[in-house]
Amino acid sequence: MPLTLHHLGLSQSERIIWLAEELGIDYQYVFHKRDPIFAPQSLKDLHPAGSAPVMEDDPSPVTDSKVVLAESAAIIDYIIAVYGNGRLAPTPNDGAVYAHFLEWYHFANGSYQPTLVRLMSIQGADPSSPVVKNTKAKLGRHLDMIDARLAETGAYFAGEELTAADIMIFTSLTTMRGFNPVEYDVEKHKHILAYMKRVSERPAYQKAMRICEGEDFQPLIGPKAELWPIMRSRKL
Ligand SMILES: N[C@@H](CCC(=O)N[C@@H](CS)C(=O)NCC(=O)O)C(=O)O
Repeated sequence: MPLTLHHLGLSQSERIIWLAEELGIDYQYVFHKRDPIFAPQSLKDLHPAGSAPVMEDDPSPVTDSKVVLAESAAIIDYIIAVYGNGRLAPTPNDGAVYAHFLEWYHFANGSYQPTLVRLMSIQGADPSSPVVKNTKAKLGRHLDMIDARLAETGAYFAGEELTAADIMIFTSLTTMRGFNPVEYDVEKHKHILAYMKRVSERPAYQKAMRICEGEDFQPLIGPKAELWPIMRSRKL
């Protein structure tokens, strides 16, 4: 099997393992342990980005040579196109589902992840500062729009079926909370909470998380989240 997927513990690279499991494709799996919070040298040796995920395809059927990719969305697009027969990525033939898919697929890392990173960087900052106020307001708006979309579909982000948009966003709604606890209000965000339960029951998701984080792993799908042990009593 030419495809090797590199996962960094408790990170966005769980998306790629989950994608491979949903598609039922073969791959070799490599785990990298955080050192102690950030990426270890083993990941930096693979790609100049020095972050996870990283995918190696050797030989790639596209280039007949080795392809090494970083960036979740680039890897997802590549795997779906090259090994997934386009599954989980709606096209213009899917009508409105396509438009919704595009927006939410890009929202995950284009808007929501940056908001989470901003939130992390304002920890301990003056609550009256305009940046702190703006960041908190932005998070509130994002959660409201996510909840409204999930209320609309009652299922997944693009529509009735799981797509790669869900695979991109779900990590940001779950695992990333262990770095920067984001609470979901049981009333205001009830559709987010129902969605978390729905997705976490998918066999491919459960298998992926067992591979990535071990048998006893509990995803952060409830209203409150705690910091991951590696983050406790550490100053960033
Ligand atoms: N936009 C990139 C983000 C990659 C990224 O920052 N990954 C984090 C894990 S969530 C990482 O490797 N952090 C360790 C480090 O930067 O040292 C993607 O989606 O692949």
